[in-house]
Amino acid sequence: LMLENALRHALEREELELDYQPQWAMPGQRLIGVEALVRWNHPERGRISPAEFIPLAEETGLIQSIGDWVLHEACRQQAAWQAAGLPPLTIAVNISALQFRRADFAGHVRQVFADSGVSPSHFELEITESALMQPSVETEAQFASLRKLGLGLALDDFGTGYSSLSYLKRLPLTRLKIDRSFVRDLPGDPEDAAIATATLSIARDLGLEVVAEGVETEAQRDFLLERQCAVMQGYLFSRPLPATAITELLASQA
Ligand code: G
Ligand code: G
Ligand code: MN
Ligand code: NA
Repeated sequence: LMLENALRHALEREELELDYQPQWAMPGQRLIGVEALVRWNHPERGRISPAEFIPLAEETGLIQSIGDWVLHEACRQQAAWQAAGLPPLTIAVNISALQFRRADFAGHVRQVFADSGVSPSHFELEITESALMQPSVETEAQFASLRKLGLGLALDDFGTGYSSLSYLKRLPLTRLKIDRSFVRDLPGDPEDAAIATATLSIARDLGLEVVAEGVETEAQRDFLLERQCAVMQGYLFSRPLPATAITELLASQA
């Protein structure tokens, strides 16, 4: 309960912050995007992981205002990078299932972009499979509206949830993220090798981009490279970084 009250005040006390984990176009390892990851700097407890406070935010309904803050902050940062004349970067923002189920979520997102004055075309929303349980006509309409705005739509944690392959057919997705649980034991584990290979193959045939997440070793990278995985993310390349560090990376690549 104490943590819940503290989270309630975290927004107005400006205790939330976004880190950004680089996503690299392979094989040249060029920085093309970042995943925004929210952090809470609690005054007494220090940094609290989103793995701990996002579930709390979902239980308490605070996820709506936290989600709004994340999207606004990502827009503000994108505008700052653009104003500095840095090369374009796609920002991926995680969307909770509860945000997605809000009535007229797509209209709400459109308004956030209109208010912030940045184009949605350099943004991507990451939606987990669990958000798509029993995708309805409304889900399909939301996806279509979001896509029409120019947003990329990524299926996060692909293969871990309840998805059926029919989602890939029915929803206007642009990307699949191979979950890091399938990357961790590459290249040695035959099941993971088969799953990663099959995911890359089906994505290619459906015209979807793929991001492999949780790439930690050169052996994992090389396995994925051999199978033409075009984008990678993980500790081998970089941890999530504060915006200032991304600015430096971008400037050094310009
Ligand atoms: O960055 P880290 O590995 O600690 O993140 C833990 C979990 O929190 C991940 O599953 C990630 O998707 C989730 N997460 C991080 N930032 C956000 C956010 O802004 N919104 C939502 N809904 N989830 C987030
Ligand atoms: O659920 P989601 O895919 O959004 O989770 C993103 C989380 O994964 C972030 O919290 C980030 O810190 C974490 N992460 C990113 N790269 C790696 C990695 O190479 N290894 C591990 N174990 N976690 C990672
Ligand atoms: Mn994610
Ligand atoms: Na993921």
